[in-house]
Amino acid sequence: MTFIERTRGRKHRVITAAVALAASALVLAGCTATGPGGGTPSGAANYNIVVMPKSLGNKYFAASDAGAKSAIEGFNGTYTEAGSNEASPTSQSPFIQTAIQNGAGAIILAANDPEAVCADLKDAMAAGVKVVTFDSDTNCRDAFINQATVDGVAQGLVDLAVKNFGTSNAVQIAIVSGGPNATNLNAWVDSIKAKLVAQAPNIQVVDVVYGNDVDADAYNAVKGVITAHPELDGIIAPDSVSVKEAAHYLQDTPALQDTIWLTGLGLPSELRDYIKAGVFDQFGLWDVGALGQLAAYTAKALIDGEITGAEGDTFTTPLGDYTVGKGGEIVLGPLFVFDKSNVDNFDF
Ligand code: RAM
Repeated sequence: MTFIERTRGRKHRVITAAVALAASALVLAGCTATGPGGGTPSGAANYNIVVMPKSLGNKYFAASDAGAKSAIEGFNGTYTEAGSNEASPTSQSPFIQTAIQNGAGAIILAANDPEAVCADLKDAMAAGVKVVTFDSDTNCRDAFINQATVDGVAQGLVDLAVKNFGTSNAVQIAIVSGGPNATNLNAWVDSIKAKLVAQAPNIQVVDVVYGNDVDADAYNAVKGVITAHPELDGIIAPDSVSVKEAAHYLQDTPALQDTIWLTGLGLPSELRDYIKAGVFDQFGLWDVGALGQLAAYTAKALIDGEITGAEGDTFTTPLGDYTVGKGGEIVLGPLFVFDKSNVDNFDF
């Protein structure tokens, strides 16, 4: 893995696996000497915050992390991005241990698996490090920032499918997801399948395949599922890499554009040209930058002791006031649907 260091000022570092352990001394270069957790010897709050996306190189997380960075630097914290190029269940473990060693005040993490890094995160919390998950949850953290409710995301995509296919004609669709263990994706897939059975049993899910958040894997997963199901009428891809590669494959195979309907969750910046070219019509998402910002403000509120992550806790942020819900979940807002009329209004 290559070592990437972007030295835009003292407070921004990117750490990859091969370098994580070696760089531990480096990371502290930009921080005051700190103990793990919220406090510093001077008693000042420890806003040394490490952000761990599912993987590096995914434009969705580049956008969320940019949001977190701007918020963290806005309250004079230190932002570090750490991660691997692979969105695999345990890929984040060494970074969590490095963050503990380096005296982080908080870890903000999007999980590739609900359980796989829990031992490391429990080490972090035992050391006083605040743990906030965002986008995709784990079973071990102080608070979770959910971009939209699982029900809201699934219902939004099901509504687009029903709008296209109706509730009478028998059709076959496939779901092209991302990482096979990802908490968020599996929750959406299960909810989409259950809602279709309940609301539109004519729309049959004939297969669920995985693109691993890797462009080539996603492209091949789309090609494979279309080849395996010659009667296929549509694809739902609730993953930004998979929906982009599904559009890419349909663009490469124009004859399929009239027979395969597509929707999913993706970035306007990556999908606008496909929408304008008529490869497909609509997709959903949320303000990814705001998701990263809210995760950062939540980490600050935990470090400051303003909240503990208990249900009912409330806190104020530049994005507005938020209340911690059941199980420590904080919801950013509803799913937003993009199409030709609005896709140019967004740059993420
Ligand atoms: C991918 C990841 C991420 C998900 C988006 C929609 O980037 O799977 O977790 O929220 O797609």
